[in-house]
Amino acid sequence: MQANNPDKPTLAARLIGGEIAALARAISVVERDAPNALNILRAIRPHLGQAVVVGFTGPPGAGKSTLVNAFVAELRKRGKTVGVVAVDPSSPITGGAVLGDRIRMAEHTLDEGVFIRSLASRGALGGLSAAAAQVADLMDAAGRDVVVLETVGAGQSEVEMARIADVRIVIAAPGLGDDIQAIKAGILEIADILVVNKSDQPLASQTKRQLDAMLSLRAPSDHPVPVLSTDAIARTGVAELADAIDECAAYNERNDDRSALAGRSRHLLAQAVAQAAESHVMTSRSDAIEAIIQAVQEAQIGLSDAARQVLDTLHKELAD
Ligand SMILES: Nc1nc2c(ncn2[C@@H]2O[C@H](COP(=O)(O)OP(=O)(O)O)[C@@H](O)[C@H]2O)c(=O)[nH]1
Ligand SMILES: [Mg+2]
Repeated sequence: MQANNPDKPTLAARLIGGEIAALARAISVVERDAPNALNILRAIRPHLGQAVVVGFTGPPGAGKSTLVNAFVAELRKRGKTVGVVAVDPSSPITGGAVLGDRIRMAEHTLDEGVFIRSLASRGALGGLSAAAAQVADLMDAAGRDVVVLETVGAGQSEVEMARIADVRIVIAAPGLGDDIQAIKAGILEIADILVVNKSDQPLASQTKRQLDAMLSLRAPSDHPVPVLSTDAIARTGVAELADAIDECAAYNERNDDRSALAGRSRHLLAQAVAQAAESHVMTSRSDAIEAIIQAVQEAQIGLSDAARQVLDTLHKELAD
């Protein structure tokens, strides 16, 4: 497609007008990193920042998808439109987890007020979190009141979600001691709200007490992290969760520092650079790269010097 294709501004304009087919198509374009992706992303910029982006993360099986589904139903009761971005790096788009999520979300498929998109892989530079950020932006520009991001709690993904979301929900399931440890190890730092889901299960109150105890060790804050209990199947505690999210979104907006957006771009750029460098080292068979690899192997240069040399050759080879 050519840069002056008159269709492009129309697609962005239709998306901004809230047309669902245009949103779906724009997401596909951006996901594939097709030539007019940048045009669309540029055109929507003035329309960003209206939606509240809520991230749900937690270990597999904690009930994220079920809870997101219940939360979406609650939002619809409140008259809000919703976009859902389900990110699951471990499953191909037709695979188990995402398919299961589709079934769980099936009650919303006939509702134009709910737009759901699963992201499972990303060929282009920038990775899944960049794709998720862009899809969330498209939903925001399309006028969705709330954008929900579901990510599997695996390593980096919480931290990446934290950069994209306005409100961060961390979900724990009852009686998973290791998960409590994992939460302790770092997720606590990014959570705005902790949720113990499956409150119908016997160990739920114990898990809640553990989390409360853990939080009490933190420095006092004028906006402490609430620990909520939900039963995503019976949908108890979901209205309270929605209220807490509203409250937290308002608080975070009041205390918003505009550097957050720049921080997000910085992070996404760093990831894209790292990926470019990695693919260069792994796939280039140029003499320059082979020589650097050899020098490392023979301990003639250290890794940081070698990395600097790699970036030099990357620069030269990209220019060719
Ligand atoms: N008992 C009970 N089971 C739940 C609850 N929420 C989810 N589940 C079940 O837990 C399993 C995993 O849920 P899912 O939403 O796929 O978890 P995810 O992997 O975190 O997205 C499914 O069998 C759900 O039906 C809950 O509140 N109580
Ligand atoms: Mg899920």
